[in-house]
Amino acid sequence: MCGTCGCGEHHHHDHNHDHDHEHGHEHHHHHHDEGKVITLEQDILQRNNLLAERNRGYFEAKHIFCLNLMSSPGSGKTTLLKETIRRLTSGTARELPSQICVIEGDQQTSNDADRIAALDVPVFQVNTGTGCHLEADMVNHAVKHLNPSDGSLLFVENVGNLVCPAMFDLGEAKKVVIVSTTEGDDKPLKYPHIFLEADICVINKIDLAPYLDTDVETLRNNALKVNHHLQIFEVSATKGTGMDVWCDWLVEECAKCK
Ligand SMILES: Nc1nc2c(ncn2[C@@H]2O[C@H](COP(=O)(O)OP(=O)(O)OP(=O)(O)O)[C@@H](O)[C@H]2O)c(=O)[nH]1
Ligand SMILES: [Mg+2]
Repeated sequence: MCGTCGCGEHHHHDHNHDHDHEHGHEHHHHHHDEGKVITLEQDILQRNNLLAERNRGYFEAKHIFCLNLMSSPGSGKTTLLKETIRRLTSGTARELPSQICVIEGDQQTSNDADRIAALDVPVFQVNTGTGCHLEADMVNHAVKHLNPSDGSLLFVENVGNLVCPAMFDLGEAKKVVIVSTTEGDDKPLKYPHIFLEADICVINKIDLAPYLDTDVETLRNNALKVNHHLQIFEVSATKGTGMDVWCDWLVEECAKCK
């Protein structure tokens, strides 16, 4: 999958071993022939964590509320962003952040960045090539270009991937995992790591639930089974259901950063 985090080289875990596997990569320790892989991965993750803390300090000092949006390809990250920005900037009664900026992570194309730029907000595109997730140094680089004003709301759209982004802290205030009804209600159980890392879970495409076997209540309960701290929003980004509750929450969190 990716050459940076080595996630394509994972071996299946032996469930009978009762060693600590809080971090997905630690079980490499037990494959003595993979020593080099382990060391490299730990270095990369450690270096990333250091840079992420620098980003976090910068965001705190400038009262920037930064969100990292993570999901499978096509769950609706860009659509949710577009509809959120459209709502926040179309003269509501809400007390708005000083500015809204977006960092768009994609392997290829500037499709999503173009969709966001059409809304007239500053956007910086990061093409990761073969990389399947964003890393803290990419966000650092993007932020230097964007130079968000004090008190901004900064959205980071991660590369569509339900696995690797979970391991890379970007320095964001909150991690948001988006899961749509079309993916099935078992996804939190099958990809627990990203749900464990997340603070917020947005269940998107609830307008489609009546046409699918997915049960939104089961999806919600499965997410909470993995991480009972998750704050869950149920929305339809395209039809608008639940979008006001989500936008109100965003504005409240921005105000808390000041
Ligand atoms: N019915 C329905 N369709 C939606 C909803 N949200 C997004 N979509 C559709 O889902 C498709 C994918 O949406 P995107 O916003 O491009 O998804 P993404 O997560 O940004 O995709 P990647 O950036 O490729 O990972 C588009 O055709 C959207 O119109 C929703 O709430 N309901
Ligand atoms: Mg997108």
